[in-house]
Amino acid sequence: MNLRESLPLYFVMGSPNCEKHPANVLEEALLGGVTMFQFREKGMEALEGDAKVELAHELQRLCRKHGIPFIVNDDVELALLLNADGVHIGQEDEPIEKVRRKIGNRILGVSSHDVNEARLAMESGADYLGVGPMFPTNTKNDCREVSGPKIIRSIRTNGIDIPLVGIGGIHSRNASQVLAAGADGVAIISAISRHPFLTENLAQVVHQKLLRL
Ligand code: TZP
Ligand code: MG
Repeated sequence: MNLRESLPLYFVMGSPNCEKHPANVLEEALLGGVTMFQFREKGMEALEGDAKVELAHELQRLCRKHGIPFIVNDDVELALLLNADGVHIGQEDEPIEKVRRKIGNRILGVSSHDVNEARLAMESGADYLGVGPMFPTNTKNDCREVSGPKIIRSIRTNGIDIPLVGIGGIHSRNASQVLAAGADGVAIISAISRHPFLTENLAQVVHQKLLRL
C-alpha cells in the first residue's frame, strides 16, 4: 500500500497515554478509523523489558487484524524482533542512515521541526516526516516551541514533497488547518488515547478535508 494512504489518521500511543488497557483503547480507535499506529512507550511508568515487548506484540496483532501498519518509536531492536512495519525516530535518536541500514526497506519516519531538518531527513532517506508541535500540548514535556501549521506550508513551498504528518495538540476542531497547510495526515496521541470512542469524528473530519483538497 502507498504510504501516503496510511497517513491520514495516524494514532500514536503507549500505556502512559491511556486511561484503560492500551489494547482496548487501540481496538476502539481502529474501529473508529485510524489508518496507521505507532507504539510509543515513553514517559512516567512506561513499560520496559518483557512487559514492553508483550504489549507491543499485542498491539501489533490488532493492527494486523485491521490491516494497518504498525510502527515502533525509537526502538529499532524491538521493531526487528517483532518484524514491525517501520520505525519512527526523533532528532536526538540514532542517525537516520544508521537506522536505515538496520531496518532495510521498512517504513522510516523522522520528527522534524523546521525546513532544514525536514530537508536533511528527506535527503538521508526518511519515508515520511512528523512535523510539530502544531499546537500546544501537555503530552510531551520536552516539546519544542509551537511551530503551527505554517511550518508545514513552508516545508512544502521549499520543495520538500515527501509524505508528512503534523503532530502536537491536534484534535477534531483544528485537524483541518494542518491538512490545509499541506500535510498528508495528522498524528495524534491524547485526542484519541483519552477519547477513543470519538475517533470516528476525527476520521470524518480528516477524510472530508483530504477528499476536498
Ligand atoms: N511530538 C511532538 S508533539 C508530541 C510528540 C510526540 C505529542 C503529541 O501528543 P498530543 O496528545 O497529540 O498533543
Ligand atoms: Mg525519540
